[in-house]
Amino acid sequence: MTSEGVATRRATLRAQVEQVVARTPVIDIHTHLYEAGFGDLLLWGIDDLLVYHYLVAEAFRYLDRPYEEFWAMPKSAQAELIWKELFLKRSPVSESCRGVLTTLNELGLDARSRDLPSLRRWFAERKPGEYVDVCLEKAGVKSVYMTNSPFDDQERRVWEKGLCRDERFHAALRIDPLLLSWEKVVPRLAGWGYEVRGDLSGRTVDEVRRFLADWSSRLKARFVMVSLPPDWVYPANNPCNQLIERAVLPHCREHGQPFAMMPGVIRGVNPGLALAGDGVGLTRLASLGSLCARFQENRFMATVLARENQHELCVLARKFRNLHIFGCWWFLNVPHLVEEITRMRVEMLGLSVTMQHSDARVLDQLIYKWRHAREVIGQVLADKYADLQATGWEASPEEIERDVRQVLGGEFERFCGDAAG
Ligand code: HDL
Ligand code: ZN
Repeated sequence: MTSEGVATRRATLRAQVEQVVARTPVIDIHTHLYEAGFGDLLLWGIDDLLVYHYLVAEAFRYLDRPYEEFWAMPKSAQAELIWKELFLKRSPVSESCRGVLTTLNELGLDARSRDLPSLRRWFAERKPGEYVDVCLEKAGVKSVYMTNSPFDDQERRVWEKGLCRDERFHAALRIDPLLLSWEKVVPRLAGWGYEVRGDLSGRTVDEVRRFLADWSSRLKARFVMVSLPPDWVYPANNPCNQLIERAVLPHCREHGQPFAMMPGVIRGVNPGLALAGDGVGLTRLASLGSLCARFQENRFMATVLARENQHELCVLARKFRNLHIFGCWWFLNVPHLVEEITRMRVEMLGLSVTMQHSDARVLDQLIYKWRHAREVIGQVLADKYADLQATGWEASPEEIERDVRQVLGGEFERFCGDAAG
């Protein structure tokens, strides 16, 4: 075949792969979204998009005012300030700024007028229920995993009252306070009727398991999850590890739930920034490996926050089939790092990963987070199938579609035992 012929075949294949990635519905396995039944816990619309904590942190690079002054402002004033600092006074070139514009563009809104009031008028006409349909459809998201915490008073009240579930939204039981603030959680659990003691004596372990079972059942939680500081070490004798070994992992085995661990976050490095004030640190990943090795009957999911941990995480996943790695989390969710990490994972792990999660906090973000992710994942996979083609191996369109479904949620479902292997 002539070199032109080869180039044409390669270009055709690339376009085909990128189209499959662009249109394959995804399972978004980690978000902070809520189904509409949670009322104003579901954030959406231009003001929530603008006051997203990623943009707050970026805007404060230009603001001299006290943090408290900003937090005392109404949301609309905060949004106007961020719009002015990041979109009007300077070009919105950061990933989070570009995301807002991608979403507006996909919704058919023309931001070139830079007219925030007219944008607000459009959003004011949306109805939350229908708008959920619009955002899921435009983002190509077929199901969303929420982050659900019994320790969040506002959220807990909704669960205790009961709600009619939206089958597109699934629950993940988030237990950070249980593992990381045990002393503070003991009185709360006791107040909810669980017979627990700070020293883990008596019926404490059984009662923590009953708490996990009660909430797993109430939420129909598919997995249990926790974020961990970079200095989390296992093995080590502390309440966190004792609760993991004696309560959480036995619970997960009994209920067929993976345990999702998200190490590397340093909470509150700048408390003045509130939710925007968390940082990142290098995790000693051997701790995760020790857990996977010791508890081979448990299934672990992991995403790790430091870029420098990503290669070791891939090696761990090669060693432990009970470890499923997912997503380019938080500070890693920028195009050049998504590309670097996705390429590394395909080259080291093939298709046995979940390539991305959105971590969306605002419903409309699904549109840009998945559009941007698909662009990068499509380019990486196009390269990989072209490399295959160069060996003489030709993946059929059906095989490419099968593979893309796998890395956009299918492998997660197989790992959870929800789909045929
Ligand atoms: O702990 C987490 O799940 C993180 O994703 C935090 O919620 C963080 O604030 C975030 O939204 N990252 O995208
Ligand atoms: Zn998150």
